[in-house]
Amino acid sequence: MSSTELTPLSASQIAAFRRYGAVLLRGAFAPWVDTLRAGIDRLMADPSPLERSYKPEGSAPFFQDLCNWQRIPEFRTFVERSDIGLLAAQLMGAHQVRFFHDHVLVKEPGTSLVTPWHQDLPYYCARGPQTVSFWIPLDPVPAANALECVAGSHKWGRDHKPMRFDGTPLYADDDSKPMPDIDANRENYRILAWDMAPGDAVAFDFGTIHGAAATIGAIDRRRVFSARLVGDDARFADRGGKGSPPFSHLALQDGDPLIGDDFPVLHPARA
Ligand SMILES: O=C(O)CCC(=O)C(=O)O
Repeated sequence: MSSTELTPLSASQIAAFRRYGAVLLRGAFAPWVDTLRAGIDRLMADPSPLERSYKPEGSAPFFQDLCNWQRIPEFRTFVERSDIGLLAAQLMGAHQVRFFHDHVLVKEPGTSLVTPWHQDLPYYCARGPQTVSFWIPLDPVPAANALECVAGSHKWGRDHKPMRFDGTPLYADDDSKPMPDIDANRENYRILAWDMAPGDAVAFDFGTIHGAAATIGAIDRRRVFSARLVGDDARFADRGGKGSPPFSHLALQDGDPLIGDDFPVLHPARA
């Protein structure tokens, strides 16, 4: 099974990704929706030790779990057999693409949790000139509840202070700038969001500022499979033990090439 209807990507899709740091790829993974839904069912029945769900009182849970592609067969099949590596190579202009990690985010109906504005890069234990995440909803999501991205923010050239989603700083001695108050000044930003169908994807750079609304009263369940990939010259970033994902078993030092069994090469595809 493949997502060949989108490959090759058009020049305008690639240009939009590079210019705005985010692009909608309609139908990119439509053939994989049932597989990924089955994987999420399996995962939620048996979460990993990295599960970090939020269950605020009076609100439905926001389930999150990380790094399960080697354990959940449906996710492994998707990583190894979909065209995600090829799509990533085209978007980034990369000679080689490696998988970085998977992240499942399920907002149950009635969830009142907002995903706050953030960039992924300052949280990640990886950095590099070529990065892309694919945010893949497995339920219909109107633009008001979908991923929102601040166009061009990946080119602002700065990391904003990473916060935990409960509002506390992730790194105590971090002197990076706080995230601007985007919600209070939405008219000053070009905010990209789209009505999305199951299997559509937003591809976005690790440096792009993004967030998502609460789902309260708005939609039913919002299941998302998010896949993160890196291109040429990706390096391990030591974030003082707080990097995400918390890969405690890696022997990599800060600045080492991001290689190893956890980060398989997806492009060029093996013969
Ligand atoms: O799905 C969400 O609420 C946020 C997703 C996100 O931040 C990500 O995929 O990096």
